[in-house]
Amino acid sequence: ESAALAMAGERARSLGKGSTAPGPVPEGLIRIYSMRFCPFAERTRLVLKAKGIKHEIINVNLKNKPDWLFEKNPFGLVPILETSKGQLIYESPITCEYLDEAYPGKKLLPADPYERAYQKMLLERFSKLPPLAFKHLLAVKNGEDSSVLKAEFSEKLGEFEKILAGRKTVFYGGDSVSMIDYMIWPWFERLEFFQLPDCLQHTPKLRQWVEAMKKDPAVKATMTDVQMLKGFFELYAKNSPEACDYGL
Ligand code: GSH
Repeated sequence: ESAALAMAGERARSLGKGSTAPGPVPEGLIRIYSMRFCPFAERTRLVLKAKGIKHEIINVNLKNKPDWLFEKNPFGLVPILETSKGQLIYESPITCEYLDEAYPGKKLLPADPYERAYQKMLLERFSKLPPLAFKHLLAVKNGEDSSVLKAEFSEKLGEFEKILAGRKTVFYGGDSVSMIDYMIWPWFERLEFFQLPDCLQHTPKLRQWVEAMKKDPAVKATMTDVQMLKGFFELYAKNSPEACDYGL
């Protein structure tokens, strides 16, 4: 493996404070600033894989952020895309829609305006779940009562069960994987990590969806072992600068 590839890869160590900003993106490539355990960045990595887009990955140390991160994204968050023209795109749903529009191949968002709007409405509804999952994990970690959060999470999942049951399709956009499935997947991959493993007990359609998702090549390629996630989070919760490089 060349030095350049080792610097920019899925398993490359993250760049932290004091690092020099990576140079321009080579022609014919797109770059993602990512963090190996970030569910939001996983959305973008799923779309990159699903569409077979040639890309390089730069991992960023989110517990010891380089100053240049804020020049790429004023929020200082990942994921961020950078094109060879120096264009920067942040906020995971926007990065994913950009990739879908800018690159040929399988379209992940439907062409029909209502179906597109429908997927975006589902995403808005889903967006209540990640903060809940995170609060639940912290409550469990701190030995606090997490039952109310768990009930709230399960109730929201129930809505997603009903949607699938009503549609009578395997996936949220039809009988093949589409954008909305990838947008919500990283949190389903992490149910055990969030200490919510049994919350699919009463949602048979969602369980079927999870099994179908696990067969998708992009999903397979971006899966992270739950022990790795747990190891990462031990350090992340302690604000350790080693967190983002856990297991390397
Ligand atoms: N709304 C953003 C998106 O959808 O892209 C959220 C991204 C986000 O929260 N990323 C986390 C991050 O960069 C990592 S999972 N955290 C750094 C921080 O909170 O300072």
